[in-house]
Amino acid sequence: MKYLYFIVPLIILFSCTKKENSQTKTQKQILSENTIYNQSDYMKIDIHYAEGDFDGDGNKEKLVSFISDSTGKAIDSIPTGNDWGETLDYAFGIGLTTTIYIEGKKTDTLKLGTSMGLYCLINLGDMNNDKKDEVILVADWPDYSNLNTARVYSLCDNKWKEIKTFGVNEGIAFDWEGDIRPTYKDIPGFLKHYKGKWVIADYNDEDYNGQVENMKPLLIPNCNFSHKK
Ligand SMILES: [Ca+2]
Ligand SMILES: [Ca+2]
Repeated sequence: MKYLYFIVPLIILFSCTKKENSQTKTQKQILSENTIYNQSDYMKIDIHYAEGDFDGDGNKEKLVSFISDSTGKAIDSIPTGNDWGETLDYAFGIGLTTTIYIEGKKTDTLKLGTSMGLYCLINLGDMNNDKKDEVILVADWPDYSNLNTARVYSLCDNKWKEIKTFGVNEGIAFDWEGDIRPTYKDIPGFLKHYKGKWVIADYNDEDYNGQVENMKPLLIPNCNFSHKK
């Protein structure tokens, strides 16, 4: 046993040294490693799915979120520092991004930029009668704010287009208990399926009230919609 105690640290030391030497580090990588020096835990980043006919060909397909670093490598968890700032530095340091694609089809990829995955990805169904389903998502941005935006996307001329947004508060909507993030089928306090239709409450409205009875019907414009300037 004495030998084992001696050999194991040697192996660890050797393998670490080898790894360190085998790669040239960029400034960002060094920053990331320093940032997580006092790492306390890991945060799991879940993949989200939504099934529906998003391209309008009459067949259902599967929308999938993909979380990767700047090299394109899939990331399913990140170390969390002792404070939130360390975690954010790490996310920016490795260039953590989220993209959404249709599985098995060469359609447009929706790129969300620097983000830590999603809070939710929900098929709304065909809300604007163009035979294509719309999808709504809330991204998990690496920031200090609870304020966020729910975004509705549709495949318009084979390109993902944002056609509706409304404000949400993460502290109200995604306030779960325990380590496992629930799979949301609606956005609590902001989007509900109520009496057979989707209704919403916009957190940006002065008279915001999360009660489902006071929510308004979710109206989705068609693909020709252009953002007001
Ligand atoms: Ca389809
Ligand atoms: Ca539609």
